[in-house]
Order: sequence, then structure tokens, then C-alpha cells
Amino acid sequence: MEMWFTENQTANVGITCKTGKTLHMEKTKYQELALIETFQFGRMLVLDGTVQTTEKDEFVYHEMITHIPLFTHPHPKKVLVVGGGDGGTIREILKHPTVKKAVLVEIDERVVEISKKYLPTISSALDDTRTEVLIEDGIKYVQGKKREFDVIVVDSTDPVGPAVGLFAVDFYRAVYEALKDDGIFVAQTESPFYNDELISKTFKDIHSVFPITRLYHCAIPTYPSGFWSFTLGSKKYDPLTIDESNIQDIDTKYYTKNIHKSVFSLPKFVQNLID
Ligand code: AG3
Repeated sequence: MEMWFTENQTANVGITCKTGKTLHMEKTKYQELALIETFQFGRMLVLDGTVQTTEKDEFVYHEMITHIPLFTHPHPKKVLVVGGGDGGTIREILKHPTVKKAVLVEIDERVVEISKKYLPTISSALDDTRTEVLIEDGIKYVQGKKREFDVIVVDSTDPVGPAVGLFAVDFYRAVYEALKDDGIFVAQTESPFYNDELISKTFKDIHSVFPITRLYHCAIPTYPSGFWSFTLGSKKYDPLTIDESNIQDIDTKYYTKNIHKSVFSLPKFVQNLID
């Protein structure tokens, strides 16, 4: 018998993948967690029915949420990830030789544990000596910090359930305070096709806090519409005016020196969301 998994991405559209074994399934304190094998994308982490990451396409998201801010900052040393319990963002952060410390604050310890067990290629850097994993509410954690981080990455789920507070202007203000005077913030901000209002509002909110605000995009086959956005807020450095020849060569599959700036060239309907 063939088995298929479907995520309903909107009320009218879904993505369906042929599946092998279900390796794990549980209801954690915060959400339904599933780890399933798919034929097309390898192992897939699903939270509350939504695809979080897969072995085959995770590189796009994790590289793009990381290397755009970290190569915009000339010398990132201390980096915070809010969410991202699978560890993919931490793995990319630790490819930067300047980074001395990467703190991961994940609310759901089961995401970390299950990722370590079933997604070794993604979670590999969670045990690195430069990584500190804290199981707590990222919003509360950030509220207590002042001028501590060079870069803060918000690697959240969709803006429902535990992640709602991560898409709020109060949170962006707290992030601003937690960053050093030349700090940079980035958040995943969903699909321009399906989340247009969210993108407009988030951009406006982030821009009300950070003097430099930029939206960029990438292609992720397993996320809704396959076309994804990130919003960057910066106190000082502008990703569009850096000298790309200073970007060191690191091992990537999506990110390149040339796309560092080109991903900020937006299709007209996306540009319209933020004008
Ligand atoms: N966080 C963003 C996942 C959003 C996907 N949404 C959806 N499938 N409806 C990914 C976490 C990876 N570290």
C-alpha cells in the first residue's frame, strides 16, 4: 500500500509526498511532532502538520537565513538563533570562522532531541563546543538582553501557535536592544504568494525599529508556494552596499557572492508589498 503525506498549505492548496516509514510521532508540550521518510526529499520534520525541513532541500533555507546576515556583518562573533531546534541554522553559522559562540534558544526540547536522533546531517553542529543550546521561550530570553549579540536569527515556525509572539513589534524592539550597536536581525517571513499581508506588516514593523530594512527571497520546494522570503533589519550595515569581494569562500550549495545582492532584487508584486 502506498502512503502519502499532505500538508494543507492554504485552504485550497496542498503539497503531497509519497512516504516511507514514520520514524517518530508524538504530541509534545507545544505541538504535534512527526519525523517521516519521503521518497523525494529524504527525512522530513513536520510540526503541527507543516513541513519544517527536509534532508534534500534544507540547505536553501539554512544557508539563506544565515549567510546573508553573517556576510553583511564584517566580523560576527556572537550569534543568537531563536527557534531552529533542528540545528540547520547553527550548522551554517559555525561555518563562519569569526564566530566564537552560537546560542540556540528553542522552546520545545523534543524538536532538538528528535532532530539529533533522526536528522544527523542537519543537527550535526548542536554538539559543537561553540554552541549553547537553551530550552526556553525565546521571547523571554531576548527581553533580558542588552547589546549582546552581533546577529540574531529568528528561525520560527509559521505565525500560529508558539510562534505568534515572534511576529510582533514588541519582540522586534527587544531584539534591537539585545543587538550590539552594529547588530543585524533576520527573520523568516513566509511566502509572498500566500502571506502577502503578513509580509507587508512585518516589513513595516521591522522598519519602525531598524533604520535599514530589506526583504530577500529564495526557492524552497517543500515550503508553501516554493517561493520564500526573509526580512532583515540592521542598525548599521546594509547588505546591498557591502564589498562582496570580502566574502570568504565557504562550503555552500545555494549561497554565492553573486546572489548576496541579487536576492534583494524583487519581483514587482513582492516589491509592491513593501513600498
Ligand atoms: N522554519 C520555517 C518553516 C515554515 C514552513 N511553513 C510551512 N511548511 N507551512 C523552518 C525551520 C527550519 N530550521
